[in-house]
Amino acid sequence: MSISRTFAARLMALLVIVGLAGCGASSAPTTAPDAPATGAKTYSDMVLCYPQLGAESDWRTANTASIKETAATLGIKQLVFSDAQQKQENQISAVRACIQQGVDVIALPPVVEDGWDAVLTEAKNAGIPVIIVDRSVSADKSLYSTHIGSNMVLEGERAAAEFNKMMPNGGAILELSGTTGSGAAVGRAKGLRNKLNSNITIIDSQTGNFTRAEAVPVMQALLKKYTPGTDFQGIFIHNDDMGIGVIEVLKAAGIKPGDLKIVSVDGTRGGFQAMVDGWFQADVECNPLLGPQVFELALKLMNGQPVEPEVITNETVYYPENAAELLPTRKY
Ligand code: GYE
Repeated sequence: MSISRTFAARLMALLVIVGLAGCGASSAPTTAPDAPATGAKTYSDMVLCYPQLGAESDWRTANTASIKETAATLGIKQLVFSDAQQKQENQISAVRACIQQGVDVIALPPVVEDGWDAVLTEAKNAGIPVIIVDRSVSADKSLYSTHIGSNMVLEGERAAAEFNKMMPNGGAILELSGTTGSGAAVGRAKGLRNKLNSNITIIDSQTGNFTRAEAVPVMQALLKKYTPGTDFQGIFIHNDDMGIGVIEVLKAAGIKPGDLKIVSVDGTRGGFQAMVDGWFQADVECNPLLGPQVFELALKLMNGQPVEPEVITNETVYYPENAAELLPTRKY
């Protein structure tokens, strides 16, 4: 009795979430443009679970929108969406609820790399394929079907190349990193260190957890500890939201755009504006618009078709020179 009541309550909660997401449409097209042979599953059969990790940044907001919009456009049967508020335990509970519901595919953007083995094993035992989206996991590759996302190490390497260009005679930089233990922060930190010239020193590295709000006090504390221009000449910031927080602090301290060399990551509208205003000297692209590829992979997995084990997003670096021109075309 109590078990079935718990299950019913969970199911209701999931239905409410989907209702809010506005993606439970049943009147949508029943076949995809590239509909497979008779008997094969189509998008109208698909129940996809997306336990989003949070809403910490503009990148994340755009990623959520991409998933919801693609689900609606393709007319999938149900999108089971939730927001874990940057807490791994919430994500794990959401995955477990999806396994219990018997979804077709789980697409998981993991908040941190470690600690997924148990729940991924549960999904595997239940026969539910898992697509790891965006950040990576440290779990064995046999526990999930594929990973789609950016090469975070390459992003850090690209940032290093910018500092090498801007500081040919060397110097010192600070690093404001993303969520501790997240694939994005680990990769970017590693990439920076891989390629930074030996005459450029990282004198301090602190986390701002990928949010503007948390970056502000961290930068304030760093400014108390180090004198800009003398102790350090540049800052590597792991995302644009934190970068915007940093700019607030620098402005309040009387620092002018261009006094420090700043490189950020994502390429959001906020990041482009920071380039237009002269604060960022480069913004390393990280593309959140993964919806179409995620659903395409999910459909293949539902039909037992093979997929690439790793799908890497194609990205670039943006510069102030054409930031004003590109800003109106930015989708996030
Ligand atoms: O760069 C940041 C977000 O995992 C790539 O997470 C993503 C990162 C992105 O909070 O803005």
